[in-house]
Amino acid sequence: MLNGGLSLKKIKRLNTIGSCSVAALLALSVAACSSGTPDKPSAAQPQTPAPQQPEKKETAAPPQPVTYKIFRNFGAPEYPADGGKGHKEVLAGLEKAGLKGIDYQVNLASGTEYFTKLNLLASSGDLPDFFNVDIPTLTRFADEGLIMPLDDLLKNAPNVGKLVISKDLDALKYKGKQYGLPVGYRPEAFNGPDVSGFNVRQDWLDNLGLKQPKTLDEFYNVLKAFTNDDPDKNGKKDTYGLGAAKPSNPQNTTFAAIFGAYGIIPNFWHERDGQLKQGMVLPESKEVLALLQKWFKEGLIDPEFVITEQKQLDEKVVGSKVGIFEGNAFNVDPKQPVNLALKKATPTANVQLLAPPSGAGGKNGWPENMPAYNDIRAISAKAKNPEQLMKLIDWSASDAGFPLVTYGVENEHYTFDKAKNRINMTVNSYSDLYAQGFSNPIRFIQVVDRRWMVDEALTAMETANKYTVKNQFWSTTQAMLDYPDLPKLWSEYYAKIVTGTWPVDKWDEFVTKYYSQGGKEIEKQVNEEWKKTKK
Ligand SMILES: [Ca+2]
Repeated sequence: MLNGGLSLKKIKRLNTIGSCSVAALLALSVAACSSGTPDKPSAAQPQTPAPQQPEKKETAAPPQPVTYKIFRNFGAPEYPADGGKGHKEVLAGLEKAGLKGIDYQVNLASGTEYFTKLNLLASSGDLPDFFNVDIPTLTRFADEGLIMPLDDLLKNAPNVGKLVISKDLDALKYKGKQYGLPVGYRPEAFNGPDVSGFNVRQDWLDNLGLKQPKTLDEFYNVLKAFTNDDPDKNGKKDTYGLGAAKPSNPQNTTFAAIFGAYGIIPNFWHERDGQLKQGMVLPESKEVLALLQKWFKEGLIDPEFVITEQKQLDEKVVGSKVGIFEGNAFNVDPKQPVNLALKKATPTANVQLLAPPSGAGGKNGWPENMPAYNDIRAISAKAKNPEQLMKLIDWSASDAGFPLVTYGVENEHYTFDKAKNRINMTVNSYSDLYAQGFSNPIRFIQVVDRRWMVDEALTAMETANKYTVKNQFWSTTQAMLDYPDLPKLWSEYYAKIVTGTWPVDKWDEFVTKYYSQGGKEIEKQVNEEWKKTKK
């Protein structure tokens, strides 16, 4: 967005001053381009006078802000084309923070459509300034020089720095440089990256006089009671103890938290005698397969779990067909869709989150989420005055900017209970915020904040973040790309052994095949890489 009708050649003739880009000078931006915290008023910042280099017959353009084009992988058809009230409020907020000369324009698309559009923009040399990427896109764009390293920019983004975690930052480095901006997390214990866990029908436990299971043995007893003892009291044997949907990522395994009770996760890397090995080849996996097969044969597990899609699992939950199911802490909140639909069908239903059951050795845990698993952003290599853009991002993570961007105007869209540190939304739904140009469409960095959820959902979030099994190696090695079918080999043996088609001893055959079909090379490379990072 070049102002004043200057041609590109003419612009290139203009000098840059300090770290200010040409575009910022053209825009006569008064916010300092040099480093400085965004919360300081601009008056305190030295204003470098822009040297006038009048071109012949060029009339000086009036001061105009740099308008950053932002493209988000997010569906919100309500979001107004002109940015609505949110746009006006954010510009006012920026000005108040001393950040003048910054404007933004947000475009939205979601899922496949988003990436199709992004790739089209990339191939036509018209990438927006700031946009969502996934890791393959990040890698490709970095190789093609389409996005810029953020390392220096982040040094001047103190608010962002406080909220992002190093594991996520590391996952978004490429060839030693930081190309991706991850989500941030507010500091409360319920604002962590892990949200998954077993949900339980607390009302079923209550109906049967049972307590929440803490150990694998107690878990097994609850599964039996939920299957055989008519927990919904309708006089029919029409329920299963345990349900799940097939994982959306083929790397993952259903009922991973049962493996967690043995201290491992099938696709995670665990240290054994100074070497990393994948959980699926460790002997504990065979023990878990035997246990799950036993539960399956006793009819405690929904037999359709291997082919169940998430939507179908939701239907089973809403239809009260499963008592414990793979879900998340969000499901505990009565305003969340699955819980809402369940309560509509069965008003007495009560969904809670279980701490993962612990095994004989006292271990327990749900697999930790992969680093930077959602909402990664990158800045175009051609972005005008990226320092200024980072100031916009950092302001949106500041005490002043964050609530406005995320929840709208205090006492109009939300109230804040400072003593309890809780946000009370006074709009009907997020959709109302989107329609006025606030919240997710304009969250320039996604910062996890769940202070608006009910207390019991927040307790569940704390539980989800407290008990996790860690993966010792998250990177991708060349051999993993060379042998992409290895996860499928595990899925096949897992499904056939658990459902009783194959005996548990077939796991030994799996281990042999694992090593002969790429696992040997993968394990070797993983250990080489891992040892480098340990030095
Ligand atoms: Ca029943």
